[in-house]
Amino acid sequence: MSSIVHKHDLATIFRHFDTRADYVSGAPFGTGHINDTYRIVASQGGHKVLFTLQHVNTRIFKDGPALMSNITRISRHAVARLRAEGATDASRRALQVVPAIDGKPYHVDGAGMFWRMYVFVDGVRTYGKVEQVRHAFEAARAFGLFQRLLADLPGGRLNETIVNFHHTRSRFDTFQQAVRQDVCQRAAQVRREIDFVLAREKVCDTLVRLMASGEIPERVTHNDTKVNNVLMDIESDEGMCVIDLDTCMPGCALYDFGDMVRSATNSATEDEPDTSKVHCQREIFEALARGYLGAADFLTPAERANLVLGGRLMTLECGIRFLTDYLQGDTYFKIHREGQNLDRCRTQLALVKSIEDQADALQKFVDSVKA
Ligand code: ADP
Ligand code: GN1
Ligand code: MG
Repeated sequence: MSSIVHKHDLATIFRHFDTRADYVSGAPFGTGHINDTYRIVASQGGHKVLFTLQHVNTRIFKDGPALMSNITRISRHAVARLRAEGATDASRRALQVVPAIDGKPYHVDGAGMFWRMYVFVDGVRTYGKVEQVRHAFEAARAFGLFQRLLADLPGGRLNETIVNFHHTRSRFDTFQQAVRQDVCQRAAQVRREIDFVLAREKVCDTLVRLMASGEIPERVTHNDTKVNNVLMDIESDEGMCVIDLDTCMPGCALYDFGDMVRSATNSATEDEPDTSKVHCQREIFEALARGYLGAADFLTPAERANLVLGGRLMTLECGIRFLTDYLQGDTYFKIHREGQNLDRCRTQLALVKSIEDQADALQKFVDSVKA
């Protein structure tokens, strides 16, 4: 851990942000697969204040300024809307960007690394795996409210921070190419997983088609609705604040609901090596549907009718991405041990199977929730 802390000179980076505070200490925080996050303790007039400092992975998010332009717009709009609705704790309910001293919403250091800072939300926690049904309800409600807050975002379409992020067909094509190239000679060992994906080629086109035909509308969506991207109040367990806004861009509601199903209903952790522990927990799914539909009350009948498909597809897509990364030599998702991306892929595929086995019952439940 400490080698990571000292990898960057956090104190110097901190001083480039307009915090009106003195750096005290900084330590790595969180378990994300993409960016590096630090919790910074500072002193403002002798009073302890906290910030979240993040090094953005620009290998993945290639246009940092475009990304931060999205996040600034979202953050301003969300805070203004919350306040207009009477919230007195908007700074705990929406991420607040701390600008750099040059006025930009980011700082690029001497080594070309891209940094940004947020107000740290205190008195909250995140769940890597849902522990109680109401956590799922709260997370889904928070993502639904987030989508509702952004429904009238002014200023035109958001920038696409990763092109074709949830274009499942394009993910499938990249996967096929990785199998063909087999640069690490790992394909033979994962034949079963490859065949599982190949057998589902057709379903990869379904959502893409529904969007292209206009049956499913484009919306401003979060696109990375993992449960641990909602900060939950420690005392009340209320879903307070949606974070990790890097992938907020034009998308569709099914991406967001689908990725909640993927991350919340799994009875095991995302990288559990024993896939016999993996299944889609029905009661968690139902809590997600209640939480999300209660908040996202604007969904069309076509969106509601395809929510389970969204879950199946986002889970399959994520499995495809982990498998592709494993085949390509683990260059995208951070790993902490050999074979971790393969284990992640296997849990996702096992979850796909479990969702498929229960699909009719799950959709029936969605249909029973009042609009
Ligand atoms: P990643 O893209 O790596 O997942 P996140 O933006 O989700 O990065 O941040 C990683 C973790 O840091 C989160 O899971 C959360 O625990 C914590 N975190 C991020 N932003 C804040 C914040 N503003 N206040 C409190 N904790 C935060
Ligand atoms: C990554 O950044 P994080 O850990 O919240 C990934 C998501 C995947 C997820 C799988 C930008 O999310 O798309 O669903 O891992 N984010 C990006 O756990 O690729
Ligand atoms: Mg995250």
